[in-house]
Amino acid sequence: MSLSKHIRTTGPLGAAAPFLAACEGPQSALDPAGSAAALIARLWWPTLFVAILVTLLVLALLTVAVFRAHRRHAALPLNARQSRNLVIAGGIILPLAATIPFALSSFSIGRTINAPLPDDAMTVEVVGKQWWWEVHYLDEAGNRIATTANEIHIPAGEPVRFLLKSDNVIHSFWVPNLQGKTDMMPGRTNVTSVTADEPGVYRGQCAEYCGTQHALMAFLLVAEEPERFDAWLEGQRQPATMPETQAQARGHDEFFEAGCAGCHTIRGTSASGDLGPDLTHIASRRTLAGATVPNRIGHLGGWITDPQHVKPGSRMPPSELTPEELKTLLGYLESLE
Ligand code: HEC
Ligand SMILES: [Cu+2]
Repeated sequence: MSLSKHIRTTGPLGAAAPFLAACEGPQSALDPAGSAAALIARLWWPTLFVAILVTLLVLALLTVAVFRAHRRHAALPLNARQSRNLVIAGGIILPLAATIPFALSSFSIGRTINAPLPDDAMTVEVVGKQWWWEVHYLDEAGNRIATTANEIHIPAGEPVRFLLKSDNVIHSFWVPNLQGKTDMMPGRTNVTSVTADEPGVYRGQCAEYCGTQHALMAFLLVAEEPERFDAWLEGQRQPATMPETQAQARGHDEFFEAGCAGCHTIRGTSASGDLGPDLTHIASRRTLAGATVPNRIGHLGGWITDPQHVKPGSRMPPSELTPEELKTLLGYLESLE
């Protein structure tokens, strides 16, 4: 749903449309692309509207009070009973009338968007890391069938269950266009669900401060036609393609010689480190390092040579590779579709 459509239905805000156009985009709670986010946005607009009215009312009363104070001998305009009624109406009834409807509708929307999904809904497990996202696809029995990082694909139009975890500090899983935030707590599994109405690429962002690179802990959520999604998942389930050329074979060996295998897994090879993202299908991803840079060969080379420059404090050390070694390593990684 586009935001301009939403503004037009919210009458009084129509004039602000050009300014509010900035609220559209792949990471905006005001540009909902799924039913949960749409309900949240529908509550957000009237909340903003009432908050503006209350602010204007308070400012108006304040102005009146300031000017009255100058008229020293002005008689009190109200008698005792009228002023008591004013306090009851303005101090109790009005605030309650302004807030109770929001409390009730927030409660009811919360119940709707957090309603449990049917047992056979697809389940994705996401583990918050410092500062990236480990993503596991589960089968009906709850076994992990595919692992990736920083890019979550879902079939458009279908509700997907997310099991959210952390094995370090608290993170928060948030795809503003699709759903509200859900915390990822060490030792707990929090559950949320996401439905994307249409195919599209949305940006998710960690929404709970989790250390130096919290701001660069993002991911892409790719909603696609169910057939395309099935093909993607089938691809991700497969082990890595074996090196086909001699150069790729040298790159594969370089991966081990340079120590990458101690931290990264490439399924189908003996690399089974688990400190960093699974790289089995790294070439199929759109971005690197928590959606920090696009996954192009230049960025990949820059990242491998000096991750601390791209994302200072990240848990990957720089590597001392000769240009030739880097080139063969990149050639191999680029083959891991
Ligand atoms: C000490 C552990 C460690 C070593 C050794 C290591 N990495 Fe990493 N790597 C990580 C971590 C942790 C991340 C995630 C960083 C982040 O996004 O904050 C990462 C991220 C990456 C990514 C981005 C993955 C993605 O999905 O965004 C690539 C590619 C990568 N490493 C390749 C390599 C290569 C090639 C080597 C060997 C030269 C290597 N790494 C050595 C820990 C390591
Ligand atoms: Cu975080």
